Amino acid sequence: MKLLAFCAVFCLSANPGLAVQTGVETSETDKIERFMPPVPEGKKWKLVWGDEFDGTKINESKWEILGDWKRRDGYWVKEDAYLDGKGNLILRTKKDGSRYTSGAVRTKNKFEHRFGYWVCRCKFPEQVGHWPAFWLHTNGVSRVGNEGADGTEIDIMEKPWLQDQITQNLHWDGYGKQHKHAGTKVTIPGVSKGFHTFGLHWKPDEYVFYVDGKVTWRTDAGGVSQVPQFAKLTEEIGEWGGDITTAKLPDYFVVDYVRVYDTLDKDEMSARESLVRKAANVRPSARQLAWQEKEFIAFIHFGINTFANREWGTGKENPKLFNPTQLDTRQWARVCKEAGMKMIILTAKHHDGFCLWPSKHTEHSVRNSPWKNGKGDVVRELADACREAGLAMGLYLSPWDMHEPSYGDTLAYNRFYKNQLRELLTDYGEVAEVWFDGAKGPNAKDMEYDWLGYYAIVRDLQPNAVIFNGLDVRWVGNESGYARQSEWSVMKRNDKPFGFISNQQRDLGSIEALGDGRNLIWYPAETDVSIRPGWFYHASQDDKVKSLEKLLDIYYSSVGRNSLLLLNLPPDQRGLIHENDVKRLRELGKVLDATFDENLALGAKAMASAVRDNNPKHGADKVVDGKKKTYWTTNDRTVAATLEFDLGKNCTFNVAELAEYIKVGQRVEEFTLEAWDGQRWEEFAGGTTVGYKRLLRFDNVTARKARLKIVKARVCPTISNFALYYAPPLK
Ligand code: FUL
Repeated sequence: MKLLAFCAVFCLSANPGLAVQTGVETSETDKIERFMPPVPEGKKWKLVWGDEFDGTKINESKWEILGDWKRRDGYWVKEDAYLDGKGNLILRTKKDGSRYTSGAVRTKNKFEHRFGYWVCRCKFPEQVGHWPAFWLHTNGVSRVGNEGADGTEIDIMEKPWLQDQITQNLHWDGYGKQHKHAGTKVTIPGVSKGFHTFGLHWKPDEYVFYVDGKVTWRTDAGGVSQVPQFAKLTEEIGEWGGDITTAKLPDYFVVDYVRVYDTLDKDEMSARESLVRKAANVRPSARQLAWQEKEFIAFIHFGINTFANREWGTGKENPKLFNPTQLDTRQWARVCKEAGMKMIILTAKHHDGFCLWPSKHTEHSVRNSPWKNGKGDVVRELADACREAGLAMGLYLSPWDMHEPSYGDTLAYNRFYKNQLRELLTDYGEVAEVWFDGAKGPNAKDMEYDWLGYYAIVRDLQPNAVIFNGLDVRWVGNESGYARQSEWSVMKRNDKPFGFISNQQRDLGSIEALGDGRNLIWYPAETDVSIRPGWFYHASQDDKVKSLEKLLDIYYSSVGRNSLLLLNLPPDQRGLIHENDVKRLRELGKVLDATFDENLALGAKAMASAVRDNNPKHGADKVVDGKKKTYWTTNDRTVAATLEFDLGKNCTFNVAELAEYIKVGQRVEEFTLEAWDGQRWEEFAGGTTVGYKRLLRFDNVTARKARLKIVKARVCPTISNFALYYAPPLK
């Protein structure tokens, strides 16, 4: 349950006795604390950790649920710690047969921190014999000597009594003979009823305890702990709380939230804020956008390797080897189109140097092959087939060339390579992608490619083409078909002309990864993978075509993770895509069609927790109107929000699709999806980045209402599409 922003303001003015809120970061508007302790000049409060206890399951990346073990006169058991689905953690005390049990959680090894403001909002149980507590602990508490500096049990709140009184305590130097203690008891009229906040401002030289924003105790007893400690929320059963046998059980300790704030330099804060703002506003070019919309595209590895039965040739192959008997680029185009692909990228020249077009600059090409008596041109035939089928064409021209004699002579080879590039980009109509391959064998001669010169030619001759591995599009970093769980399109490039980023790095786009924020670029991922083990055709792999399940997994993990899928289909020595590959691709196309055929959320009644300027132009309905160009968004700094959908009737779905309006940048950092089960919201999926498209698969959910919670976004989230689908089971 959140303290709403308006409440923060209202409560302050209605309670003039409360200290005035000072310098708390307000970008997460629904998390404003109504009270914050004063901070030194030049500092600001920043939320560094917390749990609002939303959802239906305790987040075990944050909390360890304690149990089952004996504790004082009862037992801590896991089942007595749970979320109520209304935004609260419940620690229950109950009688279970002859024993009494209760719940407890801690952040040990998950969140440990020193200093800062720690606060919990909670409501007390009503029966005797047990007591709730919010406290900080660490192993160092048991160490004797060095006073409490090496660890102190800090009890921010304990309430063993039913009357309006709590106690705050410190314990250090172990729990044996050397044990030391300091504490206080405070009476607070009304504290036993309703929600109250219990806070600790832990400074390097002092502890200041607060209840509902008022100081209740200040002390430096024990010399103040200087080490990171973890938080505990517990219910304990024992005499201190009275006689449990007289209690009416179960009884409940209800916790609304725990939050931990740190002081941060204002300068550091504003630097981070401006970095976030900058990152959120990096945008794709028109050519990148058009490319992104292609989603699923084909790679064709075909050439002398197909006939030499190799993955990498040597450059010494005889062109006479190249002799496809039934080459049919129209078959390629048909197969790709049927599967829903939008472009075909052909290896016009692979590392062996053999050219699939009759290049004027080398003899090592189709011109010296028996195919069509040397009159053939595969690039031409593909360009024609693509044009007829309404597919785009892309070309791969390997910079590394094992055949070309000038390779190794920087000036001469660059001239040769650029000439080939010009031929390809002038003679065959529109080219939508130019694929630069960074691969180079270990024995390749040393030379420098003129990358900037290559890019200039592409821009000059094909201004709409994207440059792969160059200016526009990046390699996802593996050849297995999987994009990252968090796939950002905004990142920081280096100053090199090629290899702008470390493709294989796990984190390319978090705010931390953006470093000083210089050279931020829109650099979306393309995921290349082959339908078979090899990139080129080998008859021995005819029975190794990837399974339908595998291809689907790849699709959901690439197209479904803000990336393009570039799937390689290697034609055989006939010059045809092999029957086995065709069959598999057809199956894939059918399943995708059947899945994405009916969007169950289309036209749903939609409600948003916030809308930018309350302007209907950005209303919730824009995410279910089936239009890519309309979108919902919030005001700047509203970085968390909820969209709720009423599907009109119970629907069963197992796939969800999300899209951001990336034309204005990529913003979403975390989201969850929940369904209404008639009583509560059940989380059924979630993720981090969305970007152009995010697909999620999950077990069947049947519900009439669903909601999308944007947990965190940069500046303000935008969503242009929310869809739910039912993928029929595979036969
Ligand atoms: C790599 C090449 O070495 C492979 O042969 C293949 O073309 C793959 C797509 O890129 O770098």
